Amino acid sequence: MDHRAIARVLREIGFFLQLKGENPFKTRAYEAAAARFEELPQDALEQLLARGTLTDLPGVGEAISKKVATLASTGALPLHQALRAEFPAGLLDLARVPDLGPKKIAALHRALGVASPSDLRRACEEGRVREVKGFGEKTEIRLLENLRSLERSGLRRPLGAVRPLALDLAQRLRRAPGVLRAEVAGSVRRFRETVGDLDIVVGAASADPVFDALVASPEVERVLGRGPTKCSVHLGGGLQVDVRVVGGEQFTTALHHFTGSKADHVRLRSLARERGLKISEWGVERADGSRLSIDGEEALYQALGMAYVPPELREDQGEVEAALRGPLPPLVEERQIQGFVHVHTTWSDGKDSVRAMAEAARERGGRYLAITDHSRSAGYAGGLDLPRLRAQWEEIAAVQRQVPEVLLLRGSEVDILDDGRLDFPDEVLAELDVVIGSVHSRLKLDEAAMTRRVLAAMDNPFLDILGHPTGRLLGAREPCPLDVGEVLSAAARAGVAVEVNGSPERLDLSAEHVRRASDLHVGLVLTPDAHGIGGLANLEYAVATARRGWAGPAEVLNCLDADAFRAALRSARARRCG
Ligand code: DGT
Ligand code: CA
Ligand code: CA
Ligand code: ZN
Repeated sequence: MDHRAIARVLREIGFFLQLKGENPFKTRAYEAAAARFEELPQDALEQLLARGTLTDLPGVGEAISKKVATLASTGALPLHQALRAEFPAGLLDLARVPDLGPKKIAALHRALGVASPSDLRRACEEGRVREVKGFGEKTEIRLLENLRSLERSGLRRPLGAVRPLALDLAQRLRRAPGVLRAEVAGSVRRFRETVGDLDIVVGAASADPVFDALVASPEVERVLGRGPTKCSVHLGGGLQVDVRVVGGEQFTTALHHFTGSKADHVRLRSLARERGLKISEWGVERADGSRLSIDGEEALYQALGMAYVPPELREDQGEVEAALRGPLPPLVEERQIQGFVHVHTTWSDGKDSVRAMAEAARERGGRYLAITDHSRSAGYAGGLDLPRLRAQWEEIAAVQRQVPEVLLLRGSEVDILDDGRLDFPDEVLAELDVVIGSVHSRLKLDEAAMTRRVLAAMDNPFLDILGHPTGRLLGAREPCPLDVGEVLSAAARAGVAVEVNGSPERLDLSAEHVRRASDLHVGLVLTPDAHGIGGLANLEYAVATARRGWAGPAEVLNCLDADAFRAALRSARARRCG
C-alpha cells in the first residue's frame, strides 16, 4: 500500500474515532500521523518498513507504527474495516462540507439521523438543523450555502489533490510488460484548477498486461469496467480513472485526443476537415483513407497548418486563431524562475527552519529566497510582533553566511487590516526587502467595501506585492467579493505587483485573472506560498496557472535575477513615494 493510501486510512480512522467521541489526543495522533505519511516519499516509507523503524518518524508511536506495518503488508486494517462498517458511508462525504467537523457531524447524526449530504440538505431546508443544540439559524443558512456550492462544483477536486495520484499511477503503468509510453492526459495535463476524473493514455503492444497492473494497484478500490482498449476504476474516495491503451503508432493522436478539451477538439476537427483530413484518437487520415504518420504533438499541429499549442492553453479561448496566425507568444517556464518569494518558516506557521528552507531553495536551483512569515495581527498563524521580526533578521543574517549560494531577502506577508492599513508601521516596512500584503480576516465584506480596503492597502508605498487577491480556497471557500478589474487597474497604475499563488488550494490569481493582469501589464510574482520544504514544489502550479493565463517571462518579476528583482521593487517604491 502506498504512502497516500496509508495516510487516507489513518485520517479516516481519526475521523471515525472523533465521531465516536474518543479522547482528542488519540484522534489527533491519527491526524498528525496521516499528515506525516502523506508527505513521506514512497522510497523512504519502504526503507522504514523494511528496517522496522517507522517510530523514527516524529509523531508516529508504537501503536500507529504497528497498524501501518499491517496496512502496508496486508492492504487492510481490521480496526479501519470495523469503523467503516459501524458508520454509514455518507458520513465521510459530509466531512467534505465546509464548516462541518466530526463533532458537528456526530451531533447531526445523533439528533436527526443525518447520514449524507443530501440528508443534511433536506434537514436544512426543513429548518430542523437550527433546532439541534449548538447550531442555530445562521449556521443552518451557512451550511445550506456550502452544500449548494459543493453541488455546483460537482465532485470536482482541486488539481493539487489528485495530480500526484495520476503521476504515480502513470509511473506504475510504465513498468507493466510491453508498455512503450504512458502519460497523464485530460484536465490534469491541461492543469485545470479542478478535476473531474483522471485520464491516462498508454502506448503498448497489448492492453491486458496494462489493465492487470492497473487493477492490481493498491490504490484501486473498484473496477468499474474493463474492455479491449479502456479500463475505468475507482480509487479511494470515489475518484475515477480512465485508462486507454493504444498501439505505439497511435500514441500521439490518442494522447492529444484524451488531453482535450472537448471544445478545443471541436475546433481542430473542423479545421482538419477544411484541409481534407480527419483526426481522431486513432490517427490522422487523408480523404483517400491513407494515414499520415504523426510522431509527437508538434507534428500533429504542423499537419493542421498551425503552430504548436501547449496543453495548458487548449480550452478554445483564442489559442486556435492565434496558432493559425503563427507561433504563440512564449509562455513562462519553471526553469526561468530565479527566486522563491513567499515562504513561511517555523517563525510563524511553517514547518521548517529558515536554514532548512534556504538549503531546500538551493537544492532546487533558486538564486534568492524571500522569507515572508506572517505579521503580528495574524495570531492564528503565529504572526511575528516587532521584536520577533527583528530577531528573525538576525537569524536570516546568520543563515546567509551558512548558505551563501542563495540570497536571503527579509520579507513579510503583512496582513491587510480591516481599514486597509498594513499590519506594520512604514518605518518597519521600509526595512523589509519584500512586502506582500494579504487579506486574511473579515473576508465577508461586500464588494465595494472589500475593493476599497484593498485599494487603500495599495496606497501604501511599501506594498510590493498583493498576495492571493481573492482569498479563495478551492472546494472550501468562494473568492471574496472583489472588483478584480478595478484592483488590477490600480496595481498597474501604482506599479504594485500581484501574486500568482501556487498553493494547490489557492491558485490565486486564477488563470482568467492572470490573463486580465497581463493585458494591463501588471507585474506578476509566481510563488509557492510554501509552509515547509516540500511546499517549494508548489511553484509548478503557480507557473502552470500563469501559463494558462498566457503570461510570458517578461511579465514575471521573479524571472529577474536577484539584483534586478530587488531593483525593480525598490524603484517601484521610489516612484510611489516620489
Ligand atoms: P474533467 O475530467 O471533467 O476534469 O475534464 P476532462 O477534460 O479531463 O474531460 P474528460 O475526462 O471527460 O475527457 C478528456 C478528453 O477525452 C475529452 O477531450 C474528451 C475525450 N473523451 C472522454 N471520454 C471519451 C470517450 O468515451 N470517447 C472518446 N472518443 N473520447 C472521450
Ligand atoms: Ca478527465
Ligand atoms: Ca475521463
Ligand atoms: Zn496568506
